[in-house]
Amino acid sequence: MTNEFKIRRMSTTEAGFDSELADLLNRRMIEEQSLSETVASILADVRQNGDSAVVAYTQKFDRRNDVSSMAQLTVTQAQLQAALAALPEDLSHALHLAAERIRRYHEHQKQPSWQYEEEDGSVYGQHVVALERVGIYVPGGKANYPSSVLMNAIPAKVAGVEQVIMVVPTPYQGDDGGEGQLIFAAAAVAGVDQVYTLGGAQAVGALAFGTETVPRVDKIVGPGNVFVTAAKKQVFGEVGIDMVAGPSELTVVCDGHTDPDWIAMDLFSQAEHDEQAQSILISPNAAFLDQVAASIARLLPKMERRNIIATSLRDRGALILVENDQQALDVCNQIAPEHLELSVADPQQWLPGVKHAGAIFLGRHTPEALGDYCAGPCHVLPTSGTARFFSPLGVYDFQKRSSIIQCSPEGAAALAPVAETLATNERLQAHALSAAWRIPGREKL
Ligand code: HSO
Ligand code: ZN
Repeated sequence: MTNEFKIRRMSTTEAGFDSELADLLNRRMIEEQSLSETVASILADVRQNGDSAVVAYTQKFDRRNDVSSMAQLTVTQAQLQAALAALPEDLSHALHLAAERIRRYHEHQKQPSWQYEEEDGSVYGQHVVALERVGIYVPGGKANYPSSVLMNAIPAKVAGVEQVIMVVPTPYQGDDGGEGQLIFAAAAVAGVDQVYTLGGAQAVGALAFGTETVPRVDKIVGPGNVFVTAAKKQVFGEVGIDMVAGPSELTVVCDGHTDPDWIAMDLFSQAEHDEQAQSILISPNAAFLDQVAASIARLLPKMERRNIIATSLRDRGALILVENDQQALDVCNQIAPEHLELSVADPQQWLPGVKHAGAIFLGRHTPEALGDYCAGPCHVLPTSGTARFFSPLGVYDFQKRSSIIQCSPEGAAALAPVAETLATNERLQAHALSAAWRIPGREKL
């Protein structure tokens, strides 16, 4: 057994634990000035020059010298359907099953319109409508994530969005040219309406402002790299965005009675995404932390992505010893992880104590990987501690609400004096009169 591999060990009983934890979590979205300036100039160029700017940046950043027009970056419905038709049976089955489960889960999130009537016959309520057109950003680059196509597009379609427009940097083609096709097949399964093979800040700009080819959208969702995230922040206000994404994270809490190999592999599953990903294990059982450390050392050399995993675990990972369950929860809530696994005997009992987590995986048989692909909930989740205020991407991100107010004559007459008093105090005479004239017999000017 090679026990050379080192992962940070921490204990709440050590002096300086709090500052070490702060240091461990100190990853959070430091956006360099130069990055924002680069992104701002790309966005300005796309706003002004549309397609030609988008094509130029795609040539430059995606190394697509073969591209000279937007037509080459447009994927037709026929191409999407052909990709789906050409899929091997097992992949097609897995994609459809995952899609069906994601759809079913998200049906529960739909918010209906509602109204209630007061005794005087006035009606109040909320009118819920789907966004008309949304852009989904599907990350590309080093890997393809067909699951992310489903996770972004299906909640939008369940909400009733008419036009879902997907951008994805030129998909990684794999050895046989096949993997890129899976992205397109997933788009077909999810019912995506338009696909462009664009990435980076230029793709965000194209969606936010519209170009001759790419329609302008109302909201842009989905995670991307630092350029994409910076671009989404900069266009926010002109379009909606879902959240501000950073590297992926997992925190596991284990009582010490789960197979340590399972836990090691769960930590790997997050770490293999990229070197910046963060996997943390918390346990009150010191011997168990030793066992997991041994599992990590034994299993790591066997992993295909061992270099990425090793870097991630070394730079960002930790095994944290706590004194009791409450302390485990306190540390978790401080981390506010994107994914939280409660690998304990009675996870439902822990649930009320969890304040901040993007998705909570309960019990020893619920690894994050099942949620990443096919359990049903969306895997687009708040990262970098933003689970303190963001929620998972969901149907509600694709719906918006209008307030409904319908006063009966009696209702208006009853409310008018209140409005009149407040308006008079604000010295807004027209407001006061507009309200007051609904009172029967009130004299006009
Ligand atoms: N864990 C990732 C989602 C994903 N995993 C896609 C595999 N494919 C983000 O939370
Ligand atoms: Zn994953």
